[in-house]
Amino acid sequence: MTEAVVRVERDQALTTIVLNRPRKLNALSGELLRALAQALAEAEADEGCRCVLLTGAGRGFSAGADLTDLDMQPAPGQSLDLGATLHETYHPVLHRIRAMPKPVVAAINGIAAGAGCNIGLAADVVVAARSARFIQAFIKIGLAPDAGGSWIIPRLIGRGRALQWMMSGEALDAQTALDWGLVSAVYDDESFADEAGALARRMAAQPTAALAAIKQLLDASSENDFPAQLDLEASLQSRLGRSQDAVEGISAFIQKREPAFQGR
Ligand code: T3D
Repeated sequence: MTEAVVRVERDQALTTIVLNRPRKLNALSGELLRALAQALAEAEADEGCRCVLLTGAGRGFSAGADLTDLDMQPAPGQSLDLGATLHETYHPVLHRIRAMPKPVVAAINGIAAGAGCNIGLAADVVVAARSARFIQAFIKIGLAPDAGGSWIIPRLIGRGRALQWMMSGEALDAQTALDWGLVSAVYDDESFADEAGALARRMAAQPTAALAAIKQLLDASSENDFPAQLDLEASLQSRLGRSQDAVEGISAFIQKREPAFQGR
């Protein structure tokens, strides 16, 4: 029996999505990308799911586009249209991650290259195993960064570092990724799965609508001017203030107990 190229595990409010082609370092075939978009859509629609954890099976997170996939090999006499492939198979995944009204945590368990790296970096919280390596591998095959990397990476680490990293094609180790602000935590390999899982479970226990609002606010802040951002804060806060979780949070504070948020 062939194994699914994307595995989905649900544990209470946490949905874990595992890229599952370990013998190919979870290279992104069309089949895998379509299954990933589907898994993200299902997690989004699942009201019981309050956090998504995205990780890779085996020793890598993802080695990027599957270079042996038919989409990457032109038929005789024809040229590649990689842009069409990006629109059809990569962008649905990236839009799902960015627009998901619940947190997406990427646990970069090993090598993350090309579009595999950039799909991971599109997540809201990105943590890495100490042995993880990050490569903007595009330049090595004559391509430029895609899968949102040219938008996300300079915002995380600044233009200068982004240019150096992308133009050199060199691997960044996890500690440098942490020092540069590409990831927000690095855990030892032995405890990585546990630490990343615990972090995602803590996220799943937070007031979900407030997390979605934080995502929306930070994304809008790079385009909005200050008055527009104040308006957006006020409008989201009006909605959150009426939520059950806000009532619970304030009651718990007054009663000097831990809040039990339900994601409503
Ligand atoms: O429209 C579009 O589709 C365009 C989109 C493009 C987006 C992109 O992502 S472009 C960048 C694509 N990725 C790469 O160029 C990286 C290629 N891989 C590597 O450079 C190396 O594999 C790594 C540096 C990532 C890891 O090296 P290492 O030594 O740890 O592992 P390995 O031995 O090279 O790889 C293990 C196996 O995975 C191996 O298979 P084999 O020989 O044992 O059967 C290798 O061929 C396979 N593999 C690794 N990366 C890919 C891959 N197979 C297909 N596609 C890959 N990208």
